[in-house]
Amino acid sequence: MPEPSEHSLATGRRFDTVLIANRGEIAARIQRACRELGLKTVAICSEADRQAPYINTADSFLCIGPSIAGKSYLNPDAILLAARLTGAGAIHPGYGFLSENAAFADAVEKAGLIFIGPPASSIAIMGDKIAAKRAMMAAGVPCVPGPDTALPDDPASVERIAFEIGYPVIVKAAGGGGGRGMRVVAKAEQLHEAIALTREEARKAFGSPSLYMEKFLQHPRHIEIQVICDDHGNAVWLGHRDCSMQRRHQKVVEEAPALGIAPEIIQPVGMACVEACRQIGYRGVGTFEFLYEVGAFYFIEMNTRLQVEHPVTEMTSGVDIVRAQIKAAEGQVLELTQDGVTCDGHSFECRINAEDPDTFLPSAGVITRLALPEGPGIRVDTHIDAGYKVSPYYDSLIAKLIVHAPTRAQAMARMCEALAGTEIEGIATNIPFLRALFEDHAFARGETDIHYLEQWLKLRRVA
Ligand code: MV4
Repeated sequence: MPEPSEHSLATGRRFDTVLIANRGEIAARIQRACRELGLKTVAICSEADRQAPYINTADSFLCIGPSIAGKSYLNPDAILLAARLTGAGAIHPGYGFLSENAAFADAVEKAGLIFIGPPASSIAIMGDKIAAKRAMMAAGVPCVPGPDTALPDDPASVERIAFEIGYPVIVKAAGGGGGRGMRVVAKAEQLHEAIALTREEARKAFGSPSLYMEKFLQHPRHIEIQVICDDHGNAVWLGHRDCSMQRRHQKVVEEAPALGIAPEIIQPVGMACVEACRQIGYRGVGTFEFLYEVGAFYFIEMNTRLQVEHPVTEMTSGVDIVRAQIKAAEGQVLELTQDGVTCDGHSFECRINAEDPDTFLPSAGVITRLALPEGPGIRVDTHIDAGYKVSPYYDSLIAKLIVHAPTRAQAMARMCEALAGTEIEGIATNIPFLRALFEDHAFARGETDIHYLEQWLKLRRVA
């Protein structure tokens, strides 16, 4: 057991056991980081995940409920009880599930435990997309044109706001995000109906009818900036990622760095992100999501969690993001300074999903044979092994293939090689689709935006 640092003693945020309130590859990834830090781990699982390999490698485990996520991984009381029963001092929420639930973060801390994530107040601000935009504008982060206030009710005012922004505009729910609760408005005649429909959806889906309006950007790329902050006013950004390759708001391939972004363009944006973190008292890891169009960045949302695609930034920056996140939660001083952050080479991540490569329907079943690629610059983040049963209850992500090489072209070649060396039998996966994508010439040239993959799939179907 490592000696507690003076600082973690001083801040009283020390813990020696982490309950990992998640499943799958990220549960395995967090467990590894904990072990390297000399921390004990508690795995929790639903009935469907009892046989998962990471359950056995944790120091202890508890089954907290039935397969259905709402009764297990999404049940705060069951998780807090599991922490109490196992003597865990901290809870790592991973991504998805309760990771961006401010009430859960608050309940964890009120139970006298450490939430490995930002303060509940930061989660709450970023969960309200209008409050988030206001905080970002105050910190000098460039935002999409449009007010940082809720849309008023009266028709004349909203018409004036839309006119000032200029059509097309997009109406978004304050409680939405990740592609939920938004509607594009091409012209004035469609404005009031679009607002009424989006408001009703927002009321039902998010429990709040609050909406805001922005300029609709037609062909942007999705570029994000990774940050890490401590409790002492230190914050750094770790470069950028391009996550434009998505289908139905599900990312498929991510890369770092984003292609063709001049340092003098991104540098002030990164600095503004870090300043925003200081202003809101952020702690831990976070991601600023931007749309990037004709050389300019426009903030859309901040993710207050560890992200699926964090490995591409780990590969280029050399920073262990999960380790840094845990240390920040302990109240330790950031080991890193901005001058010490250097990004090298190029990294890609492919999300391997248990799904039909043509229909994208989930494919559950037992993995009868498994071969994973290895070699220099190849990393596989996964929880599966031969005999693993892919359950139909959860997200279909079964592995992440990550490569790193000196140049983007070399990294692409390495990914082709890694994909060719990945053999998964017994279930269908999207590997054939990913292999075809890595042979696409426009993708190789970096000529993509957020719509590219869906268009590519449409063309492929008729071909
Ligand atoms: C936009 C946009 C165009 N203009 N906002 C979708 C997910 C959510 N994070 C925000 N989204 C968008 N917001 C303005 N002002 C286009 C999208 C969008 C999108 C953004 C990122 C990645 C994929 C996307 C797919 C469709 C639409």
